[in-house]
Amino acid sequence: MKDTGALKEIFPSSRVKTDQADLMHWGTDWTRSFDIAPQAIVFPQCADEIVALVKLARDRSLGLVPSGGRTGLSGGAVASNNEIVVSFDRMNQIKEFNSTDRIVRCEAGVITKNLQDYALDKGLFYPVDFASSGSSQIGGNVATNAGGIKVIRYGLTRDWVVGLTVVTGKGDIIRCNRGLVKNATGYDLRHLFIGSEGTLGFVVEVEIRLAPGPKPQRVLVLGVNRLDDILNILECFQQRIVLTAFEFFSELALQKVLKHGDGQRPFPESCAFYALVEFDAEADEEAAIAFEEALDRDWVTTGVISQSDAQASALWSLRENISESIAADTPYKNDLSVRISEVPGFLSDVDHIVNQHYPEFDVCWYGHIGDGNLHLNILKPESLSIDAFFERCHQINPELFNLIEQRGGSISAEHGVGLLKRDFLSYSRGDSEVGMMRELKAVFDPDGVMNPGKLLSV
Ligand code: 2HG
Ligand code: ZN
Repeated sequence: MKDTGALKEIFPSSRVKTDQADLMHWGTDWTRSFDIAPQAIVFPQCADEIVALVKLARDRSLGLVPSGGRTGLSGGAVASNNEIVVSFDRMNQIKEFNSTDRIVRCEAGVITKNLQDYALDKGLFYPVDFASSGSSQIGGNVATNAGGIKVIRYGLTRDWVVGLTVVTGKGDIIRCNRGLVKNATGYDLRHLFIGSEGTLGFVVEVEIRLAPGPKPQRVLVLGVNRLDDILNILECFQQRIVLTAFEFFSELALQKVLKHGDGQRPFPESCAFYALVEFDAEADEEAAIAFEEALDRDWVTTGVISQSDAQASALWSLRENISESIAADTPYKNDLSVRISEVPGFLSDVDHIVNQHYPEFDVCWYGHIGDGNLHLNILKPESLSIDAFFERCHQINPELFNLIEQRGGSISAEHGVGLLKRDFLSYSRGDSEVGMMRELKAVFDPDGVMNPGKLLSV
């Protein structure tokens, strides 16, 4: 499309942007290694405008890239190939709340944190949470089935979506499940769209179930010398109490956070690793027994427990600020998962590979170890160019991903496949499975206009 005339027949000029600065801003996510080259950004305000846009895209073979808060780390919202970026910034209304059903209906562009705050105002709780919740949008959370820091207790976005309104890549509007608890009427298409990374259609509205209000929480940070012991600690606590979160990070990750901001060490001693445990404050006594046992068994060297909400958030910031603190080191990101029982063996195998092949690289480990999700960030030495560094990291991928395949794990636990992991999909999904994914895409998006090249190669 040479001009934006056809777009302006659907959208007023104020909602079509083509300035270079705007293209660069809305045409990318938090990844920094892909070209950014959309042709226009549009800002729909209703599903009918999106239907008209899909029809235009099918007529003229245009690529459409759904765009939320653009906090993704796999390039799922990057427009590198003359696509039209479809921003949900103007579809950000909470439309309805039903207190009997405890269901909130909101447009896809609602910021996750606004939904969380809205739920608290109603005395309820939206438990899906992660560091970027102040910018990410609920539509993007659905498209990637976002996980985060409380999955061990509350599950993933999928577990809270009770209804979805979608504009498919064919231009149909479909309403899936409509907030029902029970609905045994065949294929549940809702679950196909959750985690589809915008490759089947646009999520335009979401119905979310809310949980009862959270009880006061306690945060405990523990010093740990041996990685293997973290899983012993997990089991020791889980035998006694229900955990809201169980995270870990390495000393290097902590150092990066302290250097980047104004946080403080949890305790004077430095340890090789730290575990962050969160639980209902009413379980204090049982947690203290678990802590004593972990100390006696030498799994834990020391620990600190929050005495106030402010202290709890200060301890959480040591974990949540890691990603932002290492951004300046141009990390090569891996977001991996294996079953929890496989974690210790997997960690030591990966450590071995990295140390053997890349002894000169700093490796920053952290993640949601309580649900088997590990973030492996390899940091770029100053002396290497970005290209040379990424090329060396790519060399490690086959060995690393083979290991994941052998252990039945996933090459992308929660960040999605996007562009970053697309060419490695076969390490986690079999040939016939990928073939069926392609067939499904063709059903919902026969002309391939939806987020082309993401998740599946074109
Ligand atoms: C986190 O858990 C996010 O902090 C980001 O998923 C992880 O930056 C990363 O690798
Ligand atoms: Zn994470």
